[in-house]
Amino acid sequence: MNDFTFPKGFIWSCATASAQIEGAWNEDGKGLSIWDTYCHTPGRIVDGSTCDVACDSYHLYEEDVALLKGLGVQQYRFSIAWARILPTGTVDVVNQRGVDYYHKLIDTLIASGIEPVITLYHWDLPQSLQDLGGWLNRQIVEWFAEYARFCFKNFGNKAKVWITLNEPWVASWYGYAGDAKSHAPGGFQQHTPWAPYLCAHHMLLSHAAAYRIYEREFKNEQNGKCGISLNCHWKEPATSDPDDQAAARRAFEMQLGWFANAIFSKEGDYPLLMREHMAELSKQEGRATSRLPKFTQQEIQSLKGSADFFGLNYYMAHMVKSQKWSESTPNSCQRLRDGGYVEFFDPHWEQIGGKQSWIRNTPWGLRNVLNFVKNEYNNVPLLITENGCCNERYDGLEDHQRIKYVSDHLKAVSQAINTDGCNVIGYTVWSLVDNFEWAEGYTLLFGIHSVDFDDPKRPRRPKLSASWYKQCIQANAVVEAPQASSKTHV
Ligand code: PNW
Repeated sequence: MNDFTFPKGFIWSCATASAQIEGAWNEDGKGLSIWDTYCHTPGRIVDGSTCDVACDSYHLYEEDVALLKGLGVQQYRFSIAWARILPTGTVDVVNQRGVDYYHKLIDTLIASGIEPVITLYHWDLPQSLQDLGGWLNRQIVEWFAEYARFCFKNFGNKAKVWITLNEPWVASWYGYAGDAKSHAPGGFQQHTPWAPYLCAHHMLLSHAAAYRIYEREFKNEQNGKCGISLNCHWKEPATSDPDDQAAARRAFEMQLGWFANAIFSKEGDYPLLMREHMAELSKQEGRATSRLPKFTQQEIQSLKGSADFFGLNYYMAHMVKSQKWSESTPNSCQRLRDGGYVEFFDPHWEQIGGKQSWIRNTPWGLRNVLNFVKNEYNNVPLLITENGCCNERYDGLEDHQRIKYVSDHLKAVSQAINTDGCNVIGYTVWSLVDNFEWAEGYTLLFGIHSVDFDDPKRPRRPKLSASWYKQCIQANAVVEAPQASSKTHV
């Protein structure tokens, strides 16, 4: 046995999301989601594909659970398609067949000894709520609260781990700014530079509303836990110049801190650094108020401590260099302009997962993030709710790069726990199966099992990483990676 072990009771898991796997986009009474609309809009998805069928998990969920059982995971993280159970978004209309689907999935998991971890919102907002302004309408706090209560009430006797929102940072920037990568609802240039901050503000308030409902109305009886999944890149200063050091810290606070500070810090609210930066920037822009919205005292209190665990999604690090807004090019990315920095990859970092992959193999960044959470947020229990690597379509089943990536990251997690004392309770690989990778369609695939998207039956096959991951689970440690044969290139 090597040194890369995990504590007894460490949780092993795999994740997916409704819009990425379920398909059955207009079946059995499901309402439209913003991703249905978005992927049916020409030009939005790089390969012109849709999530109409995806992995067809709506019909093949038993196969998914069989894969999970084969792996020996303790948990499975999946999300509920809001519009599948509430087609118009609110409880006026309940789609019982949709509710039944999640009951069947949950029951099958439990019968297989796997604990369900349910994400309430993984980006597939009901289109009818989008038509009322979606995350930019303050009323969404009530809509989300109502939906959350409906889920807790219906599924909470069986499902004990809840995640309110997945990656509000991605939803806010990719959904509401005209950046390179775009996600639904994808207003592009139509959005004012206030939009991402408003979206994030309402997402935070929605999270707190759902958490407090769980706490007040369900927790005692159901005895579960509720958290949130936040993503971040580790931000490494490009040089030792104090401006670059400050820029890296600011970039980190404006990504992870933007959401985590309000929920997990002692003081609550947005990070002071971000509030000051946005106030100053807004002043320079000639505005009377900051583009960063303000919380009331009551909202600050409600958000503070509104999570039983910290869900972390980590993929890689960025280098950060300070750059003043006036120096940047006009049509540059709003996020970087607002932050006053540029980000890039160190050319020495290993690009991993294929030539089109945006992923760099920077596992030390994960260890840094885990230590940051430990130090800044009182060592709150942290569940890694996503980490993983892609391959390109038709790359085959010998996914040595994915094994290397996951292995390196698991080693970093093991060190963070055993050497640094970080309170990491589990690890979730993204993803159980190849699936619809949002704007990237089916060009980048993250599964440890492949899905044949050319075959209407959507057969699943284990990649090499699945059998390796299974061995890690059995050993509760990082086991040796299998040797690559000379002809493999993935
Ligand atoms: C996550 N980034 O999103 C999502 O939660 C998944 O649904 C998705 O399939 C997975 O990562 C792989 O992309 C991210 O720019 C999107 O670093 C973008 C980034 C990170 C995560």
